[in-house]
Amino acid sequence: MAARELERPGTGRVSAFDLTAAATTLSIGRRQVNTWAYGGQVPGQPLRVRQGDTMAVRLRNELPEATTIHWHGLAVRNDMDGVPDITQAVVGPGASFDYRFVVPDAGTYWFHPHMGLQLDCALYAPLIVEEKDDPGPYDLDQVVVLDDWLDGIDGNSPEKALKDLVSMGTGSMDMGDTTPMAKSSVLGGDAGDVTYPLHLMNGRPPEDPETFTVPAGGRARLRFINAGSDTAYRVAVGGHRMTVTHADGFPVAPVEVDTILIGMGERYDVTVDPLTGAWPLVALAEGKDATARAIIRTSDAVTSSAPPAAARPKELDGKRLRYSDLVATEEARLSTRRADLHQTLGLTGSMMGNSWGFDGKPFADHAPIEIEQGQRVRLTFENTTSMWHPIHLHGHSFRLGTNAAGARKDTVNVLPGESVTIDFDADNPGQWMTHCHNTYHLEQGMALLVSYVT
Ligand SMILES: [Cu+2]
Repeated sequence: MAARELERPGTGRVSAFDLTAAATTLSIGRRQVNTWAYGGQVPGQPLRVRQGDTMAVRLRNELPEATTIHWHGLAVRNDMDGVPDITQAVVGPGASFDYRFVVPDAGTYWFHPHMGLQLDCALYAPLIVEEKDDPGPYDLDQVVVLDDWLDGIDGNSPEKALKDLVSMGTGSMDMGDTTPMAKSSVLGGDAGDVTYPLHLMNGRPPEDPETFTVPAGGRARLRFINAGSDTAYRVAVGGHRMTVTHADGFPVAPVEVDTILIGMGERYDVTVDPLTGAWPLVALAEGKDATARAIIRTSDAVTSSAPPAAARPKELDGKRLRYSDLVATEEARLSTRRADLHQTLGLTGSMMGNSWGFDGKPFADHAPIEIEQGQRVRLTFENTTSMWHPIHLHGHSFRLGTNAAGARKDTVNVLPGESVTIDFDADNPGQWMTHCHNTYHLEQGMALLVSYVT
């Protein structure tokens, strides 16, 4: 992997950051919540680097338990990937770890721990890799992070949420007449099993929205990141269409839509040219009848104008982005070649017992998928469960589908009863996780290893 690192085209420039993970008290609207965060804020301070830079991040762990950082979507060297006991030893309480790697690709990424349920606290932050040649112009480059929040509210915590899921699954919890299961036809049924009191956009609850100001007549680039644990978000801007320009960091042929459904771990970049005024940017928690929001305001808007807090723009029900709408730009395409290896993986499990896995097995029992450097690898995910799963592959960005122009992505939503095929080039040696990005499904075993054998 050191040899592979030397092949990455680097600028030689080093971008150094210090990052402290610690218990903290955050203000979320009027609420004070005790949680765990990077640098005492939610989301953590976005890190911005240039493509080809070397990132040098010193993680200081002031949490009461071990942690790691996973650089979601970045094809980094394997020993920097942050998977405990597989790519690195855990970083214990009071310890530090120096992450250092060349950043291979431009785009919208993010980072979070790869430990237990830590992601369902405030431990997440954007990582923006700027293109070598700025593709602008944009008058505003705005990160928009979506998150489902329960930690520290009314005695909630990720651990309690998992306990509730498990007891729900065994029927030992008295559910009364209410079922917490969220329903969405767009997601093929069960949209999520965890009940969240709040949905946040850039760490702000709906009653305290952030305002993004765009110069009059200007263009905004919005970089959506779903950092949630059990919630897909349907995003829209009232009165406007969005032009999708990137999926999971990689460029696509621009496509205009009213709304985008974003699974956990997915990112989309869009541009919006706002008309004079103040417009709601709304993220509907799919199937959960709740929203996160912000306001997009042009600099020439009448200051008193503001969209109503409960606004649900009609665009949420308009033309929705489909994966089939995504066409990779020429430079983002995989070369044309035959797959050397094709493996089908069943997504399995159910809410009963809250056990999830691949091919009926949890992570610990599933043999690694063995691949060799230089192979074109094809994986087919067959969802046999009654729930959707956002499947994420570490260390590579795959092509969605078997069509040469399929978008490059690293996370794909697989709906109940559906099969999704991905192709990727085995060009980054190591041991790589592929897993469901529902934090609770991952914790319950819906993960396996893709393992380079020499
Ligand atoms: Cu899942």
